[in-house]
Amino acid sequence: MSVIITVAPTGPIAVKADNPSLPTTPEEIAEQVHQSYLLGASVAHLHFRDENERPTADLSMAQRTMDLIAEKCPILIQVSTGVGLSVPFEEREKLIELRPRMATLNPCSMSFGDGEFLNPPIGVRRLAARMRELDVKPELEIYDTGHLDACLRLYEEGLLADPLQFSIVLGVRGGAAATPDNLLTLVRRLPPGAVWQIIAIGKANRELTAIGLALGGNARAGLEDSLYIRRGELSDGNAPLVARTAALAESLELSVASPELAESLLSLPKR
Ligand code: KMH
Ligand code: ZN
Repeated sequence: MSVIITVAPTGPIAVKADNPSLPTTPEEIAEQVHQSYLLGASVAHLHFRDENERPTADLSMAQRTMDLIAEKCPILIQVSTGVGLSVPFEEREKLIELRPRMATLNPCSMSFGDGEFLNPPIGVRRLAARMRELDVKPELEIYDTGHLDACLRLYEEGLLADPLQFSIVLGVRGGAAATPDNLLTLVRRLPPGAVWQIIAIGKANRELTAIGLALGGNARAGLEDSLYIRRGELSDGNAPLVARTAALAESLELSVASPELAESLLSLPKR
């Protein structure tokens, strides 16, 4: 069996003051994505930052980062349409026009730490429809049980194509906690044929990634989800987190998928 490892090098919240090795410029992100590819990552989940490290949906920043990555390696690009809490939905959704192979689709609004993550129903439907038109495969980010039901409604409305691809995101303050029980509850309720991975934010990252792999899920690794390699020790960039995840998979006798294999396992629309 093969497993897809996604690297998430930079998220919407942490800054270099939290971990000095966090990549924030297009060059830094491309370099760490390349290192991650060499260690087994076949998908790169991308957020972009402006010169002040703030999340941005700036199209030229995004395109430049994607181009730099493509010059270095054939990793599959997944753009975050979550972007960051301060960026309006109408700006975030424009990233899709760059036609990355994949992008995230966050189905519901929610509290997110001390902030608000706004995903209005009409905007989510518009974004899902546009992704379908452009052959950009959505990764459905579900942070709680009701988010799965919201995705199933989109599917019934014809806005999503098989196979559905989910990230089960646990540990966000405002979503379900990062516990094995919550993971199992959601995995049991996924529709037949769904592809999925666990995204465990913070302290439970390693344990829940291991459980997810053992349950047949894919895995995500990177500073977006955990700034630490172990308790009290910051990770020196993304590479150690990806290497650790590849080692976890190998210890379960799962082979790590190449981008080419990942493309077929995820049934990405052909380009
Ligand atoms: N960092 C995730 C928990 C997305 O990328 O679409 C939230 C997020 C969603 O950033
Ligand atoms: Zn993200």
